[in-house]
Amino acid sequence: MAYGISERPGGGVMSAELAVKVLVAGGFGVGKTTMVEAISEITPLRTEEQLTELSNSVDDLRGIEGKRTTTVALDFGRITINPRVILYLFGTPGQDRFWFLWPELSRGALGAVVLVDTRRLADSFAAVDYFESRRIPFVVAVNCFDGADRYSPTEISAALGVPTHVPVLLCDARERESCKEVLVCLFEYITTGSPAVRPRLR
Ligand SMILES: Nc1nc2c(ncn2[C@@H]2O[C@H](COP(=O)(O)OP(=O)(O)OP(=O)(O)O)[C@@H](O)[C@H]2O)c(=O)[nH]1
Ligand SMILES: [Mg+2]
Repeated sequence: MAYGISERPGGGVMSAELAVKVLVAGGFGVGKTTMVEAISEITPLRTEEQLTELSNSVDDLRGIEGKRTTTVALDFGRITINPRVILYLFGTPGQDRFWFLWPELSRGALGAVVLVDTRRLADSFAAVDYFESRRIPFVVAVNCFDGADRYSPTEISAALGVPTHVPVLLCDARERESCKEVLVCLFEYITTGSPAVRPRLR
């Protein structure tokens, strides 16, 4: 069985027997690049550009004042699950003006992580809508920024308007183990319809 980007027209696969594509999506500055970097076994491909004074009126930097760059195309990372299974991670750009890239980025994706920042929950609505409308399974991962108010997964689920079966987890996008938990949850959700890691508060 082969999924996603490993498929070739002739039915063969490029290297691993199973190459799985997963997206890390969400609003501007929620920590997508940070998550791909934290969990990738290779130095990820990043397409960062400097935020300029001109973008200050467009990009909301409240809570992430230290942010200097933004993704303008994609982040790309890889995790070898075992010699036969390779996971490819694609981080999406967060700014609305790069929406035109999403159909290409999401092609062949098995699932997605929608990262959210509770201080700017609405910024991740579009990603939720996108995956729901294309029937791409996703989990919601709340990136717990220092100083951000904490809410229960149930509250976040209700605020985002996602069905109750969609797992909502709290995470720290800077920590590999935490990101791993999110991905395990996504795969359990995809394969069984229920999360291995129950939504919980840290
Ligand atoms: N305190 C804290 N800071 C974080 C965390 N995750 C990311 N950051 C910081 O928040 C900022 C945004 O992180 P990025 O990973 O660039 O966010 P992004 O979602 O890729 O941003 P765009 O590509 O511009 O949409 C950076 O300055 C990170 O260092 C976190 O879990 N906690
Ligand atoms: Mg980014």
